[in-house]
Amino acid sequence: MEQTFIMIKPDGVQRGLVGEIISRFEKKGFTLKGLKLITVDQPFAEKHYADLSAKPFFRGLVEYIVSGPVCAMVWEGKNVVTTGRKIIGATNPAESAPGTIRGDFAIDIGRNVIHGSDAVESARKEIALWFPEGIAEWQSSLHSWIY
Ligand code: FUP
Repeated sequence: MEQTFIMIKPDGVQRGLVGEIISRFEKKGFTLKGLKLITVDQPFAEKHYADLSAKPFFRGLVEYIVSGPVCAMVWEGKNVVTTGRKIIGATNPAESAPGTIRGDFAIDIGRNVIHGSDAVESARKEIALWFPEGIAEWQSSLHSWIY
């Protein structure tokens, strides 16, 4: 089953948006497979954003990501990479539609609350980077103790 890496950035954590964001993915029907609050250092953030290292905003982006804890998650489900990006909205909050996470909760491109993998292959790499310990397997089932 397809998986994606979703990260609530330091502004999203500090503004108390973790519950709201998790709720949107859960209500859509995706399954939460991994979750941790983690503060990363500069080399780690640079590795995560290695593809953007030549961009003029790279330094500021890395500074922002290391500035506080982020909520790193793995979500699973059919087409979760593409659909997850739709739930998140366009990179620039000025262009993200109302109803998307960035459209509803962000103003600046440099503080856009959340990251989501842009392809299945990058999701695989990002999950390996952020969850080197692996993801615990679990199956949803109708146990008698769920009411
Ligand atoms: P996204 O895949 O939507 O996260 O977008 P990118 O990978 O292109 O960019 C990663 C992050 O860089 C964005 F979330 C915000 C930041 N960024 C800027 O700060 N300025 C820009 O002009 C473009 C991106």
